[in-house]
Amino acid sequence: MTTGIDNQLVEELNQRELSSLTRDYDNLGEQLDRRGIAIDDITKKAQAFAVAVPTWGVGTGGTRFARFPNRGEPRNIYEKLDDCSVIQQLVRCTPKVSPHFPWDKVSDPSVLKEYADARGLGFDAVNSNTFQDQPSQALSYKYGSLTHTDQSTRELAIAHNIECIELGRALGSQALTVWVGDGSNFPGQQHFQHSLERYLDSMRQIYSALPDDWMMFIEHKMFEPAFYSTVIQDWGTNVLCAMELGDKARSLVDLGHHAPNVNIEMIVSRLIQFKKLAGFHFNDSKYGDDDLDSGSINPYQLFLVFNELVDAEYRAESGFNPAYMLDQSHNVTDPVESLMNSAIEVQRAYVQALLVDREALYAYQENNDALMASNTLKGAYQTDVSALLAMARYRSSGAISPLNVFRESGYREKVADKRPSTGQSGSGIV
Ligand code: PSV
Ligand code: MN
Repeated sequence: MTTGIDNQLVEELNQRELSSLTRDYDNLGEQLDRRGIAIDDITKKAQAFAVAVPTWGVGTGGTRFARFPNRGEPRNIYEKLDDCSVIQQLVRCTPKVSPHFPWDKVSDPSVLKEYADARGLGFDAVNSNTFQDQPSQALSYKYGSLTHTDQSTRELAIAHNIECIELGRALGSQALTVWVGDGSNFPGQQHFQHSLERYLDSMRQIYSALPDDWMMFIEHKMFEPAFYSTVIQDWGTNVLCAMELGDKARSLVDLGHHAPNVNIEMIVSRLIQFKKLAGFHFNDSKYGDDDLDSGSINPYQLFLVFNELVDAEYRAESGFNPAYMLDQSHNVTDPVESLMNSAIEVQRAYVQALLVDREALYAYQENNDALMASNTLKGAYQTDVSALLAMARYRSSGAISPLNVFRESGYREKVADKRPSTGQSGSGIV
């Protein structure tokens, strides 16, 4: 079942573009053929590629200062799923959503599961939230959650994570992502080692509640909301904790959670080597955790990350199975449009990385031919694979031009009539 956009409109608009797309695709096919690459093999891989959509991403984001609501923004998880299903209907590489609790909590998760099933959507990793207090919460996370000095507060945060696992189980998810903002604003405010010990102690209890076929994804972030220290501040602390906890615990890389200019692709390589890569929260950034659209600021970095991922795939690295999710905040665009565009940019980076002549690259590396090694990567990155991506969508019954179809459909205007404004214009980083 699909909601939202009439499939006939998709088909009609596709037909208008099909002959020019076919010409572009054939032309790219010829170019790739000269490089010994069969275009249809790559297109099949593009069709099999998937990146999950964060439920919070379809709402309008905000900054520390203000949030400017969009017309027709989803008011609850059901409406969020409606928007996610439109994204999947048009781009065909976002079959799963990653929910966040308690934001997406419903009294009966089986109803939610049925709703998602009916729209052809599955559930990816569930995310816990102990970075804000809920209205009726007995104890506050103001001074921390899993690391709080008070045991009862830690127990509340542990219980919430275990509840997330139970909710996720009912939804068919198989991973829990834990990000905590716990930290300090003043030197001396917290004892670094004691707070990490408390974190590990809490995480061990959550870990022991994981079903056999579940994974625990640990997410690090350098700062914010704590501005002097954060308990899991970087990938080093992250992977140490994942190693302490056990095989089911792995490190998740949110692209926005590092210091400026950090070599993220190298972190990815290290995590792959030690079988500790959980997956990604894709987004882009200029200054900090900006949560901008994937590929909008530094597309070459995104490509270089995928270069490491495809390299691991090529070498058939054992136990390599990263989860791909978007994690973005959309303040000035329609979130559905941004998420479609971003999913395609992530898929583009994957496809471009598939074009790298790996054997040639290994030879240049062996012979210390720095320039040719660099040019080998650049050659793949500079290949315009837009026609291939469009053909992948077309062959998977999606839209050749998703943004165009979305705008032509009038989806946003139609839902705006059914979704009166929430009036929530206050600040809010999500
Ligand atoms: C924290 O900045 C983060 O990246 C985590 O993944 C949260 O779950 C998400 O953003 C939502 O605020
Ligand atoms: Mn994240």
